[in-house]
Amino acid sequence: LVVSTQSSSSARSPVNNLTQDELKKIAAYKAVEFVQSGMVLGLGTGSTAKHAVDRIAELMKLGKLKNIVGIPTSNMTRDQAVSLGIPLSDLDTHPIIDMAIDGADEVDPDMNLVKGRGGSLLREKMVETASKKFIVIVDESKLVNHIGGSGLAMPVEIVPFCWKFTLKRLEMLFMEAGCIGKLRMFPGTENPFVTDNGNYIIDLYFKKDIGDLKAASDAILRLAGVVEHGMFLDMATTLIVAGELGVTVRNK
Ligand code: ABF
Repeated sequence: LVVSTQSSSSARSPVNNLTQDELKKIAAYKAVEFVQSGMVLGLGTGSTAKHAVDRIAELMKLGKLKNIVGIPTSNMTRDQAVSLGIPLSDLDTHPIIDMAIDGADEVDPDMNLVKGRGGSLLREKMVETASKKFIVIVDESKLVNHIGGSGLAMPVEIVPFCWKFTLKRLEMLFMEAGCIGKLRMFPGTENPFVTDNGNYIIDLYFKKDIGDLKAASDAILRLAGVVEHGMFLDMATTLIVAGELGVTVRNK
């Protein structure tokens, strides 16, 4: 499948006539095949994960999945799950999750991820680090050689207090990589985007590769004022990609 490079998920590929959203749905449905009755599930956020949550609810209605408990990674996913009748719980009640299914913004060959362009990275990382299995579902447009090298945003969740101070310190960390930080705004407004946790997001843009991802992760987390960042390193256990070869499943 050659996925159209157009940003719109409604554009149809010239080869297989599937839109990006249809590919996302294929990846999501494949992941739900691994869900078993009785599981405690981490429910991801974003348009790909939305298909997985829809499919879980559909199989529950058909009686093919029973005794499922969902741990949502955002208020948006919580609302979706409530509307679909998926029983919900939280990490306090279920500190160990059987399986999390979630999308990603970028995936490198080692299954390192950039996540959080949807603004839910903190709860996603809390849920997905508590999960025995973490299945990442993407269309092939998300595959990259190096995360953070695409020139697109690498999100960092920070406290609102003196955010300019924190932004500058984040940029200083990656001066060699030509890093620019931008406070994320609610689209079309002058108001800062506020996460489900009442925090702000600084989107970091790199002109060159970030380099040692673990060192970059540690350096970001050492900054007082930073809550969490969107690099999900060595966390995914399974990668499901819908694209050129149909749908592929790769285990770590
Ligand atoms: C979410 O999935 C976010 O971490 C990430 O930004 C998003 C990817 O969005 P989509 O699935 O809509 O492409 O988990």
